[in-house]
Parts: sequence; C-alpha cells; structure tokens
Amino acid sequence: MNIIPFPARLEWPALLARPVQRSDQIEQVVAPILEQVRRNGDRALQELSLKFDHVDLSEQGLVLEEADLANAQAHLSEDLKAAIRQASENIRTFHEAQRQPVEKIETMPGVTCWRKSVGIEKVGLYIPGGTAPLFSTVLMLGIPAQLAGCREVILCTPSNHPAILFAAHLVGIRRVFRVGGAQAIAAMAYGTETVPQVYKIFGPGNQYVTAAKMLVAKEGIAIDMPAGPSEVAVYADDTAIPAFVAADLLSQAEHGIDSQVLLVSTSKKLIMNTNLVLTTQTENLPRRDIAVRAIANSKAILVESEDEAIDLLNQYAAEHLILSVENAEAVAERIVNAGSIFLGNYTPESAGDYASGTNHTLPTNGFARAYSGVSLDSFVKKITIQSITPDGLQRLGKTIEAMADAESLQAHKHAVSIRLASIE
Ligand code: HSO
Ligand code: ZN
Repeated sequence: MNIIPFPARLEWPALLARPVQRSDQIEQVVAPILEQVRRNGDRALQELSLKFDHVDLSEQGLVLEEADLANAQAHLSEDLKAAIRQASENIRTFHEAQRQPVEKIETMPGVTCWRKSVGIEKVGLYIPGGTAPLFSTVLMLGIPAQLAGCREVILCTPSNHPAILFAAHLVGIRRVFRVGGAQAIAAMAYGTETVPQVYKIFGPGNQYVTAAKMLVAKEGIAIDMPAGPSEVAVYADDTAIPAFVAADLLSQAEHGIDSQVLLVSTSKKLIMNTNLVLTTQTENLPRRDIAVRAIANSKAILVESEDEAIDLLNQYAAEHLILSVENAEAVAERIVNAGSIFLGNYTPESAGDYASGTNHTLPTNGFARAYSGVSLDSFVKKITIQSITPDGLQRLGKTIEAMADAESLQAHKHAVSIRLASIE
C-alpha cells in the first residue's frame, strides 16, 4: 500500500479523489445500442447478445422458464441453500422493519394530511455476469421489491448460474430474461416484444451498464443510483487486529482492479503491521491478480488525531466504513458521510455484503454525501393525501387567499373564495 504520513488538509481533496471515469466515450458506444433496442426490440437483443456476449438467443432462449428457476436448487449444495435462506431471512427481517405505519396528521383543526406508500408497479433488476456470480444482489434487490408490493419484478442477467436462479425463485421473481449489458438496460427501459417495460431499474454492472442506466434516467426511467467501483475505508487504532484489517481491505480489493480501499490510522505500528500481513494474505487469494492491482492504487493514511481521522473520513464519504477502534460506536455518531458503517473487530464488511440484514447496494464515489443505500424506500413512492372539512377551510382559507393574491394567481385564490362564499 502507499503509505502517506500526515498529509496536510490542503492535500486531502487530491488524496481522496476517485479516478475520473471517462463517461462521454462510453456513452457514445452505448447510445446507439439503446436506440437499436428501442427500434428493433427482441431482434436487437438477439443481434447484440451474439455480438457482445457470443450468446445465440435463438438457441438459448431469452426467457428462463419458471421450471428452470425451480430446478436450479438441484444444482446447489444443501449448505449453500441453507446459507442463502438464512441470509434472506435476515435481509427480510431488517427491511420489513422499515415499513412505516400511516399516520394521519391534523395540521390544524379540520385539516388532515397523510402519506401512503405504494410499491412501484414495475421494477427491473439487473445482475451482471462476469467472474463472480452476484446472487447475493438478487436477495438485496428482490426482497425489498417483494416487501414493497411491487406488482411486476423482472430480472435480466447474462448469467445462468444456478445460485442466481435459486435466489430469484426464493424471493418470488417469476420472470427472468437471459440478457446482459447495455442492451438489457434498454430492454427494461423501453420494453421489447418479450421483455416488459419497467419504471425503475436497479442493480450493479460494468461501465456500459452504468452508462446505459444514466442515459435512460435522462429519459425519465428511474434508477437506483449512479454506481461506481466498490470502496471500503477502514479506520483502525492499536486495538484493531492487523490480520483482520488486511482481510477486510482485501475483501473489497478482490471485487475489481478499480476497487478503492483506504486505511486511516493514528498508529504507524498498525499501518506497518497491516501492510505486512496484507502481502501474505494476498498471495493466498485465487483472485490475487485483481486484488494486487486494486491495492496498488490504495492508500494508508497516517493522521495526527481521532478528530483529524473523522474529518478525513467524512470528506471521503466511503461506501463502506469499518471502524476498528476502541470507541467505535461513539466515533460512528460523528460520521455524517458513509453508505454503511461496520463497528468493532468482529463486524467484517462481508457480513453486510451477504447476510447480516443490511442492504449492500450503496452509494459509491462520494455519493454518500447526499444519497442513501437501497432500502424498502427505494421500491415505493409516497403519495400524500389530504382532506379538509368546511370548518377547516374557514380556518385555512384566508392564508391561501393571501398567498395566491401575492403570487398574482387569481384562479388559485378563487378556488378557495368560491367555497368560502358557499359556506357562509
Ligand atoms: N461489496 C459489494 C457487494 C457484494 N460483495 C456482493 C460480495 N457480493 C458492494 O459494494
Ligand atoms: Zn463485496
């Protein structure tokens, strides 16, 4: 790791900056793909799948039948199925508790306002292919979609890994389409003869998938959030265990060569010891080539004090923040920018990635300054409702009339005055 001792605050922005993504070039590649799918529907999906994924959909089929989903379990070990079931239970329990009861609020006598949550009717989930079959993401997106009462939940994936299909079946997804890349996003955004159009698209993907999501978002299709490479920041002191810290850094570094990992500490000893074990642990990883490249871009920052560490972490706004420090919960209270926080020596990020219950779809690239991760809220809209009695309108009417008058909107004022006149 690059060790950076006591950087001046002026150097922080450059130090904490994520690599700039060249999105314009990628958009130029993606825009024609979107257009092709919009125009030619299923035929475009066939052509593009052949061209980019070397998959012949006329042979493989675009639709995965319900029987394929149900049969997937035969290809998995009992241990893995039990693990997936346990994780789903925890994710369900945590997300179910996010339901809020409807509360009717009388803002003044006779004036009642409330909100109801309604599941977004049609949502599309994307699960990438690639070197790691992210079936955990099926749970992270499918469970809140189901709890929110979304009527139609579809899933596109270029992978036919049985764990992805098993997870989809477990969370009640019945329609799975075997298509990936920007063309899958286009299919869900515009609809094709076979793939239904959805109102919101969720899920991770490569730069092409992300660019496609950003482009369809401009056209009014909602997306979960702009996704960048995964990140973890670890804040550790001398109570941390270097081997654990190194393991956490590597757990994120193995995602991709562009993964961002950051170690922050007031202890030089901790940084040095972590660096040592990091090298040995890396050697034993099957994905060491990826991890080595991610680690080469990563930094260990030595800071003067806890206050400085907290300022730096708030400035960085990590997707995942592990606090391996003595007073972790108190430090967490002072964190205002992070996607998800993990406390103490026995709370690895992997717990949140898979099975503790929190969602792993989180804001990267500093978006944690203003965005939250995916939750039940991401799958619902909140509709406000109000009801005013004649009595209530008599109380509130004057206020509305005065404001409408001052905005020179006489028709607005009249909508109140005409009613008030009818009451008197
Ligand atoms: N750490 C990833 C999620 C994930 N990890 C899925 C393993 N599987 C999100 O940043
Ligand atoms: Zn992960």
